[in-house]
Amino acid sequence: METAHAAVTTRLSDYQPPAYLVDSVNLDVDIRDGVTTVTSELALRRNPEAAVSDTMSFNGEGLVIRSLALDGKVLEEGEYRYENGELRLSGLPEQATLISVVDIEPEKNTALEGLYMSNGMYCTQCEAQGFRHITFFPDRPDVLSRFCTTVRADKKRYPLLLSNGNPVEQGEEGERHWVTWEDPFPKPCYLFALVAGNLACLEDRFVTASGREVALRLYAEHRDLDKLDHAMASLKHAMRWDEQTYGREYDLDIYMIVAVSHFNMGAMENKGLNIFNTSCVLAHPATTTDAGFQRVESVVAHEYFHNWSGNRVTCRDWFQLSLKEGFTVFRDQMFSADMNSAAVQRVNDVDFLVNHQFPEDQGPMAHPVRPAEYQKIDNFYTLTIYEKGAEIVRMQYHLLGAESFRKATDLYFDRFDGQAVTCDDFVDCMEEVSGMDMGQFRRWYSQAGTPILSVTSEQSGDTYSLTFRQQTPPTPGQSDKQPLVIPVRLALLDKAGEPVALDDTGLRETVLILREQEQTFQFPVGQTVTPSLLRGFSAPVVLEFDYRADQLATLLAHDTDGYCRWSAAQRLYFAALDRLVTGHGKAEDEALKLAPVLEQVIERAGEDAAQAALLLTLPTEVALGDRHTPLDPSAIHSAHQQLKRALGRALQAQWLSLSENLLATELQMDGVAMGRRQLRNLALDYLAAGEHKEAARIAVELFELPLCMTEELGALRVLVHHRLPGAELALKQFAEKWKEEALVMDQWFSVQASVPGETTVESVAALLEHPAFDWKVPNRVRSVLGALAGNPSAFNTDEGYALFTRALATVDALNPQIAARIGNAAARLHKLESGRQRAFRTLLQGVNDKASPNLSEVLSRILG
Ligand code: 0A1
Ligand code: ZN
Repeated sequence: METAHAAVTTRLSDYQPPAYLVDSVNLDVDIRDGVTTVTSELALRRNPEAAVSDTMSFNGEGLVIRSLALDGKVLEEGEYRYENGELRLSGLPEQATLISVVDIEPEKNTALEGLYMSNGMYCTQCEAQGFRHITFFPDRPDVLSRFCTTVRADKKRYPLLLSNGNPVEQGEEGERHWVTWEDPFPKPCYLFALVAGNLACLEDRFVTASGREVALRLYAEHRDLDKLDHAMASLKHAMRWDEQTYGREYDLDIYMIVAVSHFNMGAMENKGLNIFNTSCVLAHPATTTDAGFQRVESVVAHEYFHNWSGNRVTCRDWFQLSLKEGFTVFRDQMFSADMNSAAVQRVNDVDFLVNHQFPEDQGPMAHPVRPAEYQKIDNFYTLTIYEKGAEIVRMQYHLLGAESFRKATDLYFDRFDGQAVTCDDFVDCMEEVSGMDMGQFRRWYSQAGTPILSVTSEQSGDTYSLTFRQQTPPTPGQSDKQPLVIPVRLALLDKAGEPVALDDTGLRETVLILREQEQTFQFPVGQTVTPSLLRGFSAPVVLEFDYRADQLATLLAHDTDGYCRWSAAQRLYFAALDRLVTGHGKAEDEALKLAPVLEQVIERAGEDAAQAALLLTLPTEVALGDRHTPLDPSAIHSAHQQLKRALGRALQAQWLSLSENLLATELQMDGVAMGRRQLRNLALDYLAAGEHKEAARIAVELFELPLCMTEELGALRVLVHHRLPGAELALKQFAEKWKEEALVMDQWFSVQASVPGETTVESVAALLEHPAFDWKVPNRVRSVLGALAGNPSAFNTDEGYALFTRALATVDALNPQIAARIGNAAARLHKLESGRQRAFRTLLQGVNDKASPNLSEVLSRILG
């Protein structure tokens, strides 16, 4: 069937350098109610690196042309062509100046790309291709220009006028005023930003390693001024860390962050003027959970690190997106590991990868970390580009070792400063510094899919051998897969859980570098051992090994590697849950088998409460569902509920004591306190799942006198998810108390939309009608539809599908980028049992017939 828009595919193999470069841009943005007029003066120069041509095309979307002039001569209508988002000029000389004057309407911009309004302020989002909604420009990352920007607006309503770089001039004209900003660093237009508003500012300063002083300014709405301290502290930590770890200093006199409540993503690294989703910058213990605090720290750092990995050295084209994103995620993960518990950080990162990126890599949207083609680049800001990309950088870090890796990144930053480069350029630096041949390793960038690594063991006399077989299942458009370089860090544990010697030097841990489809390694080990494989999650693969239950118990109890302990726990849970799903087990028996192992974890919880919480958390229903085809979400839901209830009962005394004894009397925001709160919320959840009579009382008490949002929300979640007495009242009180705090209300919506069970569809329908629900605010839309999508027993019902697809069409009409992201929730279509699949498919097809190009790319791939 035909979709509403003809799909246009862009291919990496078609890359051509631009015919002309833009050395400098002079922008004048005149903001007036209803219409903003943008005047731009581009200094064009023929690109010596491109085939000689006198024709150049500029991108422009929805621009109303007032005038165009080339070298001072006004262009008449026949002298240019502006159609399908492209302005083409021919007969251009070696150098020329193009002046365009266009009108745009930011007030009507609900797609939130280009210039738009959010809560009364004007702001921009230009990555990936938003700048073309502001003015004519070669909107591609390999055109780097010096920007000088003048912003004009009403003085009273928009006292603050910001853009990239340093303010160099300002003035007033009656009721209006203007400020001119100059950015000395050439940059691609996706890093351009502008803000006009009335905002409060938290100011601080940072002295760089070489002694330069930088003004740090964090802006938010006046009512949120008290929620900026954590972001400021995080920013300063990140700046110091990048100096110490990568030798990278900040390069401008001012670093600004602006918080906006309408934003499609988390945050944006615009040069010197980051724009942040409020959810990633505002934090206060009363309104923000501990997880929220950690997210702010990591996102602030991520955007700051982009100043080098992304801005000073940028991407040649959007196929290279992971060059900046994979590397920057790796940098922010390592930063967070240094700021907090490294072991907990690693498990959280792996948990996220395995539960979100692996499914993407195994579904209809699978694509390589460096894709070969796309329709809408917005759809490729994916977990594969970000998280798998980070794993690929991490493998290079471990292959080279910290010292050589640092030399390689020094080389990378020095050699390519001010340039737009490729993933291959990055790996070249690794190769040059280390002298290693990275040829085969590069396949990680071009080959999609998650490799499956099957391991078998054999004991023969005094020799223990491990055989590794790797295989990557086919992905859409890529059926043939080649063997990858897979580093496997391992140890062999004896009965007491101690690592044994792997050779005659006494080595107790090693890294095997797999390159072939099948390889066997032998170790001079005579005793019975448990292999501790893929330590630290040394490669992003699915590891298959037929562990016995007692071996998993050994790993969980004794392994010193946090990832291997967690993975052992996951394997134990999955085995029990699988038996319940297939009707081969009884929940009470499974709980009894698990109890002694979990008891040990609980006994040791004092060592690291956060780690204990991770080990005691069951896999999600979504993760369990992914192991069973065809997918029957009701059977999955029931197995999950049964095991949780049985564990709640089997360890009742422990959950009760954790719920009561971990109570703090005064608020602390350090990692230890956060870990204790996480464990306590989990214990309370189990207590309620086991229907303990004290659960409701404890939850209500906590809800009524919380020390912070983590406690308040944790209690609310337990009350609501277990439908305990007091839940309705708590929801009402919570909404009344927090109605003015958008980010807290997002949580209120999300808690309700994530209650497991079919009846939740009705609550979601009501939530979409709630006066505080707003289709134009991505955070609010995500809090309901995102939560529903992660709630399989509610989502996978006739009513769920109908509601979801209707909502999808509504969002698409306003904001195609957000619709496409939410549309990904349908990616498990092909795994559903046939009845459900047929019903859902028909509804999705109906939406796809009228979908935007963004949503259509996603739905067409899912529909197959
Ligand atoms: N570069 C940003 C992510 C980002 C991408 C696209 C956006 O708008 C469509 C906004 C932000 C980052 O990695 O943080
Ligand atoms: Zn990024």
